[in-house]
Amino acid sequence: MEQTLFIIKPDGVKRHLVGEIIKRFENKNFNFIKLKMFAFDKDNATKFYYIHKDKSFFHELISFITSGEVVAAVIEGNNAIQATRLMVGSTNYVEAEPGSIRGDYALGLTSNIIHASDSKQNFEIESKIIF
Ligand code: 3AN
Repeated sequence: MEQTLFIIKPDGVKRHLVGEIIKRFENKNFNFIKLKMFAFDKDNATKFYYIHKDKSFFHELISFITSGEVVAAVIEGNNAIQATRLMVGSTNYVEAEPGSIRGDYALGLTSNIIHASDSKQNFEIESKIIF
């Protein structure tokens, strides 16, 4: 069994997609270990997206992720990291497959509905920042 983290971003919360997204992970038979709603402050957001600090889109990313409430969850299941990334879909909404969360709901690169850890190491770092 493996654990991973996902975060429904402010656009997902504002668009009332929380139930829909949680339902997808429950239907897939993941166990929910932790779940919380909160708002990132600038410090937390900068820690969370530290890896992108030198990217051109960093300020846009921080301003977006701090723009409203988010819902974060730690879930557990077989190959949770890879399976969740597949359910989330490609970063770029134009390439996100229909049937994936971004493929079905995202029409922006910054506002792309959901984040999911991309490795065990990043899961450890990210979940410590949030929980
Ligand atoms: P993912 O969320 O698919 O793991 P990352 O970690 O490469 O993607 O990027 C983190 C977040 O930064 C993305 N979810 C997206 O919101 C934003 N982002 C990534 N690339 C760009 C870009 N070229 N322009 C604007 N925002 C971007």
